[in-house]
Amino acid sequence: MNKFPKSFLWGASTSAYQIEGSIKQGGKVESIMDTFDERQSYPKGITGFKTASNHYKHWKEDIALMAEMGFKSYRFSISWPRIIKNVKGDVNLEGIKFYNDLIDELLKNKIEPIVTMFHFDTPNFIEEVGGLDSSNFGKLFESYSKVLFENYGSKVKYWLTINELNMFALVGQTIGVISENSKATKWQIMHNLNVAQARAIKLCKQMLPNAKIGPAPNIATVYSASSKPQDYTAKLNFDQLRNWIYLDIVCRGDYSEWFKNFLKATNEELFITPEEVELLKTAKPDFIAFNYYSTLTVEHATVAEYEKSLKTPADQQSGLVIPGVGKTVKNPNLEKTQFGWEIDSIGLKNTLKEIYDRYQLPMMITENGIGARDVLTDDNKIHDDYRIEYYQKHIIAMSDALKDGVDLIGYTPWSAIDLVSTHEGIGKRYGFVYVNRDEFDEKDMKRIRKDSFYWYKDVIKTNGKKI
Ligand code: BGP
Repeated sequence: MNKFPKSFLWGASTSAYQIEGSIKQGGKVESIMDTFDERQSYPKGITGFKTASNHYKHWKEDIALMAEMGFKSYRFSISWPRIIKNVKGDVNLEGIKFYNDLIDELLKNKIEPIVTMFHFDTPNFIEEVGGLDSSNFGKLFESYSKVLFENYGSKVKYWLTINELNMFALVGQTIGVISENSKATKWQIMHNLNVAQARAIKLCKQMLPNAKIGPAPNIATVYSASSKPQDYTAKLNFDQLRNWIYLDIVCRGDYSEWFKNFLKATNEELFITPEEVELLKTAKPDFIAFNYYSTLTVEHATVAEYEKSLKTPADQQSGLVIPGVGKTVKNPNLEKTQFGWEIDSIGLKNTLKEIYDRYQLPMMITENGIGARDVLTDDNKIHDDYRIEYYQKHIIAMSDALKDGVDLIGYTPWSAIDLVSTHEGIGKRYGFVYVNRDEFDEKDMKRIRKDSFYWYKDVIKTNGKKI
């Protein structure tokens, strides 16, 4: 029998640029995501983020649906370019009001807001001072954080700093978060983001002593493709660059010795100031949030094989190759989603246990889900039994991990309602609620409850007992 703590934060997740649309309304300034679909690198034939699910207009109705499902929490991101207008830090009061109203509506419905402060949508004005390449990024992120804490600190208890900081470094081009003008190395960008995160954590502790703040990387157990010692070595090193360096820096206050040596061996030098070293040592999180979709299986590869694999673009869960370390391969024991991501619920249990063993902090799963080409039937239904099955298995895995002693406080799968995927359009749907639009036909944006909607409602009502 599944057993979850009484206060378990059941809910779901979204991000501003993938759901809101209305990119030119309410005083919002431009973000790197507004024109991602106009870039050469954006896949052709799918929609971008200009209208998304138009949650900016439908937010009340969307929250009503979340309340109907009985959500205890809702994880969403605040759009930095809706809040701050320019490098000087001028505040957009209309943007402040939008999220104030949204948070009030959540609280009215007894839904705990879990706020991601930054989910991929860098405001374009940051480019004026060097973008992610520069340490100015951290300073501007801190001033933005101050505005968030001042305005929402009395209502929001749970804060997440930066969504999937590791994905900026690993697959930044695929998901569009790295500017075309960027010249810095991926590790320098990662470091600048780590410093920005530390600044926000430190400020949060000063301004909101009762709040809880944590990072939100994408973490996944890494398997060795075989019992060959070279493959296991690749697994260990891959683990470092895919998972642990991003949590070590925030939970332990330093990069691992292995990573420092890896940088030396690859002739890379990070630009780090003594002040940053001190800051990183002290800014510790209260919990770890992480996104989980699947595990990775890696093998050692020769240089020639790396070169071959590098031609296929990797995304968050597939195709990753790290020269000198290893490459991901198919796991023959796992099934795949329609979009090629492997499904591994036992992997979730193991990932939870690995993280807890390393850091002993409370955890929250802030994303997990299955992207699928859902079909709307003639009588307006969506029979997404594959989604229900996916969640059933992952909920059992969470319960098993809890039985093994991990401290898991919440689950906000991806996504509350349909929204636009990072690089595969609206056709890759994740929601409990269908949004009636196609890639290029915005139709009526009607919200339609999927079968998983009714199923999840029961899961929450029985605190995970009835799945
Ligand atoms: C995570 C991101 C989300 C989300 C999800 C699904 O990496 O944090 O923003 O979109 O993956 O990925 P995709 O949209 O590529 O299917």
